[in-house]
Amino acid sequence: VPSRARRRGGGLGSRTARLSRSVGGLMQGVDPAWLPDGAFRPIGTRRTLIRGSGPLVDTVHGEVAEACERFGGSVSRAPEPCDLVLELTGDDGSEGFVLGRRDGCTTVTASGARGLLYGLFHVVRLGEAAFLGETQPAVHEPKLALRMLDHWDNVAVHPVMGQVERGYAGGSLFWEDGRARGDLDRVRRYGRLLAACGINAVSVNNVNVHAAEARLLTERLGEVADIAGALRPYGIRVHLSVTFAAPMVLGGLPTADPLDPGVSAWWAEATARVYAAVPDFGGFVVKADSEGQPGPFAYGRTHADGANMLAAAVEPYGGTVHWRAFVYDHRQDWRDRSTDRARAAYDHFVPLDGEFADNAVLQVKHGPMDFQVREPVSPLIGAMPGTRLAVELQATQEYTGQQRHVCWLGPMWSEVLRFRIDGESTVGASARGGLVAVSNVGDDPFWTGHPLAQANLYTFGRLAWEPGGDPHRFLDEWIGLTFGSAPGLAKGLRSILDGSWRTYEKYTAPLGVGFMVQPGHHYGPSVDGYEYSPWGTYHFADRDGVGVDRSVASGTGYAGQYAKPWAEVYESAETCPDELLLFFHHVSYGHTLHSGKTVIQHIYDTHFEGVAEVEAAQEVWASLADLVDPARHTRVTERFEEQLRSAREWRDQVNSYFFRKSGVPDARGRTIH
Ligand code: BDP
Repeated sequence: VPSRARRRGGGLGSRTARLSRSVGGLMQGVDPAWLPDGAFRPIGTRRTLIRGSGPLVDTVHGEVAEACERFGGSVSRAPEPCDLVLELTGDDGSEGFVLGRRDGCTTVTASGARGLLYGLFHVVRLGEAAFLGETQPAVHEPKLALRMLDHWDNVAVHPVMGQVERGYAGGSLFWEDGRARGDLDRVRRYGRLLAACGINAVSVNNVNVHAAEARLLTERLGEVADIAGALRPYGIRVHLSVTFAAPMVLGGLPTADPLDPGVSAWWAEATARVYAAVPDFGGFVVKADSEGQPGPFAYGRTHADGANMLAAAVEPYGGTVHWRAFVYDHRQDWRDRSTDRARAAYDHFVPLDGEFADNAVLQVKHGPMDFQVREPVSPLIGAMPGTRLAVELQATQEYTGQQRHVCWLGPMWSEVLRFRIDGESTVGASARGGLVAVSNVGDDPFWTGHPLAQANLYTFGRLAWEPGGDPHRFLDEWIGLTFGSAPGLAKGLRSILDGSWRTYEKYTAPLGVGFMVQPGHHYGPSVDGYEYSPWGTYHFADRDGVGVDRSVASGTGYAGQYAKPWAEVYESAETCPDELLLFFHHVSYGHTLHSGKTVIQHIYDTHFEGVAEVEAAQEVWASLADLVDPARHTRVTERFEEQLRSAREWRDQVNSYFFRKSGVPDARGRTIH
């Protein structure tokens, strides 16, 4: 190999050198992601003064001290001439900070410890720019108080779902072979990455709570406390998913009825023990009466009864219950078109508005179905003004390419967060209970399997801090921090990532109809995979047309769950936006879209375009080989090969399917069998 490298000249030689460096990094098991050492150079070469005390100030001090050791700067706790002051003035629990620059000195002042930490990472993001010119003091603070990741991690490997349900980045960061990992250093590094993009809460186990996970609440609490201890220095609170049946399965009680005094007493005691072990415990996450999980329906009680009983247990400690609104009948009769899964959350929960305790947050998936590449915003958001809602996104790419495909979800999430539910207030402003994402991280050396999927995690954190912010700005931040500033690199990465969500949409299920995925694992196309199953996810394609009639006039009535103007906009196929047409309407293949194309021609064209766009992105990636760390480059190259194979498969199956159903040939004469 060396002789060949020499023959080919310096290029390959220096690539080889870089490879061994990066392999060195990976041997420690961790890609630095958006916190490479170099990101701390601007701080590490300067003189920093740190004022204030407490564990998070110590974290900040540690970060700066390490940077100074590496780059030759200095850090002190006593007043001395300096370039950067990081000052904690109080301990009021706030998360904001004030940043300014005067007389050659940059100052970050915070009245809450987390604010100081976020201020430090803000300076890291700014890089050299933080130390130039003069800046008026400006307040930076999160719009949403809770910025949370839910891990669907199993403690024990589940026979079907594996270690991480819908996980595409290796095993769990927290659990291995039925117990907490010994390697808490990795957990600590995870906390550091999360803090650097503003995330402040993590739920550490799957919402589907199996036997081993259930016991985290009781006899295995010590393992949870260890994880909480590793995340605490970065301002992250730990939450647990619990089973509603815990009083029975763990406590041996005959019932889990939320109105039974013995049941609430059991929860109160269990909760007291949790807080004794983890004083800053965040609270419980509950999936009840959903896809087989137990819940209050078994006792004829409402979900408010269930949530409030748990909320009362955590209330004395300042905890929160995240009660999920993902409640629907997963055993419905597919022939009965009057049941519509999209309606379910609204139908179940809107009548309960005003009944939930203040510390019971209703956690609503952003769309009415299940994290498809395109869904309308859930009509529940905005329909419950008397309830604290959290909006749930899915960073793990269950239905968006499973981290084998590049699919940057920033634009989709931003559309959701900026959506004006009643023509006025945005989803972002309505999410008073916070923003949550199902995590896409595992024990993979690159954290997220596909190295470019890190952009989703980073963008999520930044959007949770600033839901109205431009996701492209966050993408640029991520690119700059992660990849540095080699000319051409940012442009190439932007061109790969920017439109990747729309590209994915083009080659998969068309015009908002959703699914058409392989049942069970949900990867790859299966045109009728769910069409005759009880899960409620249908496209109703026949020889005449395709789509789900959800109008009030002739369909399931779902469109009527929206406030104005949306109820009217969605009600009619004439006004419904193209991208959601088949979500709301069953139309003929010859129906003309606003774009001027027929539905069938749109399907053909977008599927050819989608594949062409993947080919183009793959070429751009190949052209960046010399600018990207080789290990990372190789990983993404492999994933691109699979993405292209899969995109072609999607194109061919979807196009053939609709060609055969409709009998309409492609107007452009391309081959469709
Ligand atoms: C679906 C997943 C399933 C989850 C469920 C949920 O397929 O694994 O348990 O959502 O959110 O998307 O509870």
